[in-house]
Amino acid sequence: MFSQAIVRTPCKNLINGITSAALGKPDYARALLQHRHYIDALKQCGLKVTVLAADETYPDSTFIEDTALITPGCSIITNPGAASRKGEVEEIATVLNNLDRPVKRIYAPGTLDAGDVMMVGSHYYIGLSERTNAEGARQLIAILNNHAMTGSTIKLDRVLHLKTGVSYLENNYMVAAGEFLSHPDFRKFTILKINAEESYAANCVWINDQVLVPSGHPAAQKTIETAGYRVIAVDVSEFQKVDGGLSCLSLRF
Ligand code: CIR
Repeated sequence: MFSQAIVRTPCKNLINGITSAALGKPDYARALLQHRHYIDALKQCGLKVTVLAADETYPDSTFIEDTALITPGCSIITNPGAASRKGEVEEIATVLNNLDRPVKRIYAPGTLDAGDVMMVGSHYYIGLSERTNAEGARQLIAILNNHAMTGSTIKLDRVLHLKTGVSYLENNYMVAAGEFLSHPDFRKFTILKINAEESYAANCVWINDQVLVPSGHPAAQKTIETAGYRVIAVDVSEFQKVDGGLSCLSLRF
């Protein structure tokens, strides 16, 4: 169960965020509104939400998930793989230092975006991507092992981050699209298939038996509801324009 979340208000400079999508520039006013609704959804799931102020220095800073991993045993500050995002971690470090657990860190030459890290109980799957390298994963696994947790790596072929294509919904259910539909490491899970047209919905978020799903993905929503979850649809279209998904917008713990 999660009890808290940390989010960061999008900055105006979000329109200059890193992107591979051909969906146009985000509309800032709409992004702010969508972010408010996202916070409301987190609160509806029972979370206490800490909202950090926007930081214009970092266009992608609203995608706070990539900067840290908060586990029950410790918090880990990442070393984001994109040069323009590295400085985002400094303010997060201040916030994490005020939590009730020790704070660890990923150091260069290791790089790690926590969008590449998927928690399944006390095991953490780590995507090896353009942002997360083998040394970053090695450091994270060493930290996890020191706190009675484990980790393993998954090589990514096509997606930005591991959780772009796969999300764990607890109770052995895993939502998957594309390259993860038949991945040998995920064979033991009950896979909820997301079709190619709705692959953006493979990034969804389990929070205390409710699942946040990006709005406009009716087949994915139905699949997840049929598995027994209450779904909350949240419109994050302005964040999708800069490759962001639902999970990237918060740290949940
Ligand atoms: C980036 O490329 O870093 C941002 N524009 C999007 C980050 C999305 N984060 C995530 O999937 N965890």
